[in-house]
Amino acid sequence: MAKIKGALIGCGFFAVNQMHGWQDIANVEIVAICDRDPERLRIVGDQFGVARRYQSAEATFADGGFDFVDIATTVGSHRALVELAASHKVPAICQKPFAPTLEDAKAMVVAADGAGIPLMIHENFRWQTPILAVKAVLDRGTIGTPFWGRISFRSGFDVFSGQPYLAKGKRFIIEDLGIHSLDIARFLFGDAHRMTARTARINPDIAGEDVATMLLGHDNGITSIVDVSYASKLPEEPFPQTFVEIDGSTGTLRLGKDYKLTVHGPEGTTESLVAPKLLPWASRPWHNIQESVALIQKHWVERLAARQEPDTSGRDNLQTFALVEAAYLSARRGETVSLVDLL
Ligand code: NAD
Ligand code: 89Y
Repeated sequence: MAKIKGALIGCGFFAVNQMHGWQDIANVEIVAICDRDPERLRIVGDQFGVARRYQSAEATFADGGFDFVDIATTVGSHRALVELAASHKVPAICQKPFAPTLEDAKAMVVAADGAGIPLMIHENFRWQTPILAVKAVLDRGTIGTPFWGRISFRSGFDVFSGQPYLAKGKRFIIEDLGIHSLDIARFLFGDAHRMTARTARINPDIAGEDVATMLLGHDNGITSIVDVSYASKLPEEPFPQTFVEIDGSTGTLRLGKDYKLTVHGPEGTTESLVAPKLLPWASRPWHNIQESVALIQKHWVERLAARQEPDTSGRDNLQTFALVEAAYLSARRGETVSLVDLL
């Protein structure tokens, strides 16, 4: 069977995981890589044995010969690169955060639609094994109809050594990490139409906020709290685990530390471990995120082959990104923001 050929643009810190994920899919081959930094190009090219190497995205597309592009650069270049892919009619994956602004993100969806190409945002946290396990419990109906939930990510992990740009942006935790938690809230509870948020900066050495507490009103009446922090010094560091609490009409669910899932329903209480796999190329504590990269990339290939929209398409992710924008707006104005005004 002919292989699906891909190109990777951006060979930085996180792209290495994406390259491993592609290597694990038998019918995919990354045939070209691009990074404007020659050193990153050399490191990733040598590690994964990719001969075609480019320092410019324009040159990569001009030579072509691939069926999709995986954009793994930081947010500032996302719109230009997705528009470039659209102009060459090449299906595109774009890393989160979608874009610098909601207007850019909307323009990227229009560009992809206009070119007739699929666009998927690499929103991988909903693909984490523990989060999928929570969703399966909800789908089974064990706890009845959910009416309240909490998605919580609180850590003191040093993310700045691997990703120094995170310390410099005016926006930090909501745009970088909270975006995943907000997407998990949508995945579990459906779209939301109201957002109230408060933020704080505790670490004096960074430019953006490192704490955020968000209250969401979902369309189906569920209320959720999404709280994120990189300023929480806990006795045991849980990075990068997301904790989930859900109360439903007939029971409750708790996803706690070390991937312990407790489900209480009319039939009693069950406890199970829903830990991610430690893939051969993965390393703790990142293995939870790394496995979700492999899973979302597999999903992309399946949907590409079936000509179906991926779950976290650009269109879908506008809803998640609008929550990010709404959170910043709400925190700045000190008032509740209606999502209808943004979308
Ligand atoms: P990085 O700075 O380490 O890597 C980005 C690379 O892209 C750099 O090597 C840079 O030279 C290159 N680059 C930038 N613009 C380019 C352009 N126009 N053409 C060619 N090369 C270009 O950043 P990172 O930490 O790897 O993050 C990349 C993206 O991945 C970010 O958007 C980040 O939010 C995201 N990320 C996602 C997850 C996740 O779980 N989904 C985790 C970490 C990071
Ligand atoms: O960039 C972030 C992400 O997407 O997942 C964790 C992270 O690497 C640091 O917050």
